[in-house]
Amino acid sequence: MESSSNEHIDYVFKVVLIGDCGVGKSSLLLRYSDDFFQESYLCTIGVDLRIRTISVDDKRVKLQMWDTAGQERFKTLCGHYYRGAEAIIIVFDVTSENSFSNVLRWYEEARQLSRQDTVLVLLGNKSDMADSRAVSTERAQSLAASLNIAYFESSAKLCDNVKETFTATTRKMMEAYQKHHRAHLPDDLTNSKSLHMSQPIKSSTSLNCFDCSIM
Ligand SMILES: Nc1nc2c(ncn2[C@@H]2O[C@H](COP(=O)(O)OP(=O)(O)OP(=O)(O)O)[C@@H](O)[C@H]2O)c(=O)[nH]1
Ligand SMILES: [Mg+2]
Repeated sequence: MESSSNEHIDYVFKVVLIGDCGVGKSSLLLRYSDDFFQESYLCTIGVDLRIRTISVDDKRVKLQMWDTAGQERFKTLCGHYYRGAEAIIIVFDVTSENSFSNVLRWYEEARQLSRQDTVLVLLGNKSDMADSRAVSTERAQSLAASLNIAYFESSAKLCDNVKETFTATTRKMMEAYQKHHRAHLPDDLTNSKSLHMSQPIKSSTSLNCFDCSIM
């Protein structure tokens, strides 16, 4: 799925994953980028970056996926990444009432620090742990509906609905991009098919970006 450096890319989108410690943000990205799952918990220090190029409909999309640390001490650092994001995925753990109660706080912070056209999405992870589920699908759907954002459920462990969540989020980013840029183009350019956002980036690997300042 990775792209060569001179491949045609239609969109480059930044996606930021946020949410409490241990909800599975890194696991979701590890599953999505490397199709791997790790049982042991290694908390993220600062911010990590993973990159994957995908095809959605007839477009090639390069996703820069920023994995933020849930720990409070990294809040300020991670907040800096929200502004450059085309999408922010708020992750909670369906077996943790506490992580669900904190969704509203994450949402408000994301809204405050992101752009108006940033797509926000709610994702309940660890859906494989049916016996210890604390938050029903209906409750989560209802919260998402009240915030006017989409809701998805996934299991990074079983690789359930992970790809679908990123594909659906990518479609939403494409829609938001077209809507936003149409609104800012003169009438005679609104039918333009040229939708390149920025130069394709060359790196196609995971790296620790604790000290990066790309925003
Ligand atoms: N059963 C199950 N366990 C999961 C799933 N996703 C993650 N985990 C486990 O949950 C723990 C925490 O996962 P991480 O991905 O490190 O969580 P995180 O959100 O990145 O945590 P921070 O980096 O501290 O913010 C690990 O032990 C994972 O193996 C899942 O879908 N199902
Ligand atoms: Mg992590």
